[in-house]
Amino acid sequence: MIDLYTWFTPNGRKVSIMLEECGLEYEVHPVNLGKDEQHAPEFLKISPNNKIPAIVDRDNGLSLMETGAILLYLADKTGKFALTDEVGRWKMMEWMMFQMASVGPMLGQVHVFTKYGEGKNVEASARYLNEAKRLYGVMDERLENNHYFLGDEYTIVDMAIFPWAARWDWQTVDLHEFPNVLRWFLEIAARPAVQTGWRIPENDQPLPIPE
Ligand SMILES: N[C@@H](CCC(=O)N[C@@H](CS)C(=O)NCC(=O)O)C(=O)O
Repeated sequence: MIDLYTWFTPNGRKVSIMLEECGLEYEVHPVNLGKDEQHAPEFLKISPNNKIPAIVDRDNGLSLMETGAILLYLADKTGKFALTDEVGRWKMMEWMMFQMASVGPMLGQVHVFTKYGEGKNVEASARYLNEAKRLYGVMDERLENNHYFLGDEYTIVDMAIFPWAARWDWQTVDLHEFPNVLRWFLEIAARPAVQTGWRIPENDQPLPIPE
């Protein structure tokens, strides 16, 4: 049994999607970011960086923050959704780092400046949106010759990137400009586990599907 501390954000959804995909039993503990619950002292004990998501594995008492570590741990624990041969494992690390270091932080800034702060800081909005579009271009190229990010297998890398790409609407990014990303996105969005994980913790945000 896994305890999942989360909220309905791109980072939170990476982990609820993985838990659903693995069919692991888990209990959801909502951490309401709108009420600053991520700063509660009890939460800080399992997530020292004050961010969601975090998990505690009741099997061994391990607590983890950071989605990269959580996804790798759950893949190790279940033997699912990871490449294990030497070359594959390192390609997996490479694209996981790409998500953690570039896709998440840059698209997150687009959410801040283009969606929530619309019109307040035009320079920052343009800077991050340009960088986001460049990253979509990198992803599009990767997916031109790879069905998923790591080839033929759907893995934690796809789960790490998907919830960020799913906010193309907030980012004002037209996925039709990135046809390989669009093809990949539509396929993953149709997975039942992804649709269930999207709604964790309970929320009324539809998963936005481009027309
Ligand atoms: N690098 C972290 C990022 C986690 C993160 O930024 N979480 C956001 C929600 S998507 C959060 O908790 N924000 C609350 C805050 O910054 O106070 C990860 O991959 O887990």
